[in-house]
Amino acid sequence: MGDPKDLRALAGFLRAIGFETVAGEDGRSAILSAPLGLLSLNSLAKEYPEEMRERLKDVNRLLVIEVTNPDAVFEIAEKRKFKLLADATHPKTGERSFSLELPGEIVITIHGKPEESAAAIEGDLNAAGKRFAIVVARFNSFITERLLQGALDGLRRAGAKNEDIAIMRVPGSFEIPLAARALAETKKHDAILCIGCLLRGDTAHYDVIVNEVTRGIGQSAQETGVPHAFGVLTCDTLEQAIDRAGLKMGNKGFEAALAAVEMANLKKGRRSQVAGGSKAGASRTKDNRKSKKKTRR
Ligand code: DLZ
Repeated sequence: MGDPKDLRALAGFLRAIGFETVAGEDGRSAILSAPLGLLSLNSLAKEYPEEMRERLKDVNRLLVIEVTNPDAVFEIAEKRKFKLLADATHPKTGERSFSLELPGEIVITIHGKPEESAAAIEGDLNAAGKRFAIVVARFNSFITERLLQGALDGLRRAGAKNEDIAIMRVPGSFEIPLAARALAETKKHDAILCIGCLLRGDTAHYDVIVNEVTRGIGQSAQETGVPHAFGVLTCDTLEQAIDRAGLKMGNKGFEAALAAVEMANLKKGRRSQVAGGSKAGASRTKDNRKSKKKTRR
């Protein structure tokens, strides 16, 4: 590579896909370690004789990297807007190979077979038939109303119906935990979304409130067993909040909605897994039910 800028672009991409810098990055060279292996990138020093530069120029323009997550690497490359030269997936093995052109005419080929994900209980993002409640703080409504719109958008896109979404407004973030808990205790909702915006002002108010709100929401979730999504922004400035309410950094209300849907489904998945699992698991569920009845009485 002749241009240090090209080397930085390549090293930046490699770091984004999981390499770590071991040394260099001075514009002339970069040594990166992979989870397995080591990669050394070098730019050709101007002091090298012209003939040597000419002979070496193509050596590190063609890189082939073996990865375990080609699809994730592809997404990163797309975000960086690198030119895709070829992309093919083997029909039988599922191995994917794609080649990208990076600045400096560097061609990098990524090759690998997507790892089979380890078995895990996960909630899906289907909100059909699920019921949600959203608690929104009116304080900083310029921001919280945008977060609310993001949350509604997220729930509807996941398949929730308007009639299955209840909205409760409270004066400020400090009031969110109490309202969320009251809603959770009705057991009418599969998940609660908490939306607020705390801005650090000149007083100690922010520091006092922020922990209380976070703790209160977490406590309500743990004690009621109803998932609560945390959509309360905690920002130093209004600009930061605006960025997180739909501009540069996405919409945290939308993200909270997806978390709520996933957690609502995770609860269902966990239940069915325990019920359909081993005999020991099944009897444990029964015992739990019995003991719950006892405590209710
Ligand atoms: C009073 C107050 C202040 C100063 N700042 C905020 C804030 O940044 N975000 C927010 O949601 N609420 C704020 N509040 C209102 C409190 O949360 C609460 O509503 C009042 O203290 C009344 O209990």
